Amino acid sequence: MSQSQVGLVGLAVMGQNLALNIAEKGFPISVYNRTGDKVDACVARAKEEGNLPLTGYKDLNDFVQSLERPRRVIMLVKAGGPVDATIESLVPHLEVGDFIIDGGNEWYPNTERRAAALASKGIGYMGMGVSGGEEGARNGPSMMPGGPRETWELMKPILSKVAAQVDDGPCVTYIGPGGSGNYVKMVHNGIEYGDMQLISEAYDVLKTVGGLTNEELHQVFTDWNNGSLNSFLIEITAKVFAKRDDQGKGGHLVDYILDQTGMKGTGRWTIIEAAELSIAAPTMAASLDGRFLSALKQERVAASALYGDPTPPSGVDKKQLIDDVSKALYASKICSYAQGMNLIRAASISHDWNLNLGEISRIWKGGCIIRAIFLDRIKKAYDLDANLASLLVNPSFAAELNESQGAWRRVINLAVNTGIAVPGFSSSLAYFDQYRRARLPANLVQAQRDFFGRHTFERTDMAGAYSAMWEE
Ligand code: 2AM
Repeated sequence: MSQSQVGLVGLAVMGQNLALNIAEKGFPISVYNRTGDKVDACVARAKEEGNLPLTGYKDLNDFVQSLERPRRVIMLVKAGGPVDATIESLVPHLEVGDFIIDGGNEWYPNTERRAAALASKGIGYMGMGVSGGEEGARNGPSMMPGGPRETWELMKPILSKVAAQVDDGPCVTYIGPGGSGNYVKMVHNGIEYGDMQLISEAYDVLKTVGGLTNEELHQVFTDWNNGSLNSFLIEITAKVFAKRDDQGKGGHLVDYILDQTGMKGTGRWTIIEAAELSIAAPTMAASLDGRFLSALKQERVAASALYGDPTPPSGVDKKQLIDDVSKALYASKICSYAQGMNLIRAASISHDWNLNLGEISRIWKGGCIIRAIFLDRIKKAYDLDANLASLLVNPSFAAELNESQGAWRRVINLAVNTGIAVPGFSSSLAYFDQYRRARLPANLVQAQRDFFGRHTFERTDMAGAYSAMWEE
């Protein structure tokens, strides 16, 4: 029997679609799942979708023996315990030189722990972020593999073909050593949280302050998607506003959806990491807080009886508002990405990962949930200066931020006066206003710290550490 070039364990939605994608790109693949019904389903799909070279196995040893050596096993099972359990069951069947790639959203220290344990057995291990959802996995995701470079070299021919393709190559690259692949995917998800929050704030301002209907919102987002905001999330948002209710109640589906947001954890990890590394990440943090507060539906309903509803102003110029909101959204997005990229850089320095921010921006241009025209601009900013301190000081982003400032402030003023929260917009503006300021009120904080705790302070006019006798 001829052997498969690659194996995949874990046939839930992402695993199944990635396996079919790999088979379709011409790499014979063996698949396995703990419970056999998903193996049957995957095999049936491979047949239906063009007799793809995919073989299903229900016995783990048969699965492993069906693979060419060195064996390449991609794993897409639930992060945490299930990954450990799957590794434990696989390892007795593997040999020195074989390797495993975990494609799940794993907490990066777990990947580093497993890689160290498997390295002592001569088995390679990588953690690879995969973004793009079901559709991306099937037709071309963005992939962020991290771990031993030799393992990447062995996977490169397959991953390069399976990934989404953009003008400057496949949306996959060697991210770096250790858990860097998981880390970069984690920050990608934090940025995704930020984008979704900012878009929901744009929606709230346009709907609540501007009184736009769903038909008008559909048109606005469609127009935005044809300009500098062009992105997957803007595109699907336009489509959401067009969707009619599917339960026969009339109206639009979006108006029936409960205003409570779920989450799986990567956004939370991003904020924990940002705090660990002392990187300001207010836009992403605002999105996380937004999700926490959305969960308090009953409390919010009770509180709304005490405080009443927001009161929209009258005589709003809709056309001006739409234009202002698009600028506020874009400017906030620049701040959000600046935070995410700076977090990646801080982790790269702290772990000695030597990450390439331009290359990371490039592989997010296609396949993934945050794919956008905007990412090409970020890549170019890092091409121009690989050591750019912040996207905020790139000349072309700075010109845009200067041009958008008035609109950005007008939108936030309107929202605040109306009584609707725009934490993503306003925390982004606060980030900008602090970063661009030569002198902040931190002098007073230093004075207080020295006053009560003799923490000392530095002076602007003389070198050294000082402490004052604050009271005679
Ligand atoms: P299952 O289909 O047998 O449940 C996503 O849930 C994937 O992770 C599925 O392939 C699922 O297998 C697998 N999975 C979940 N928990 C697991 C565990 N404890 N051990 C092995 N695989 C697990």
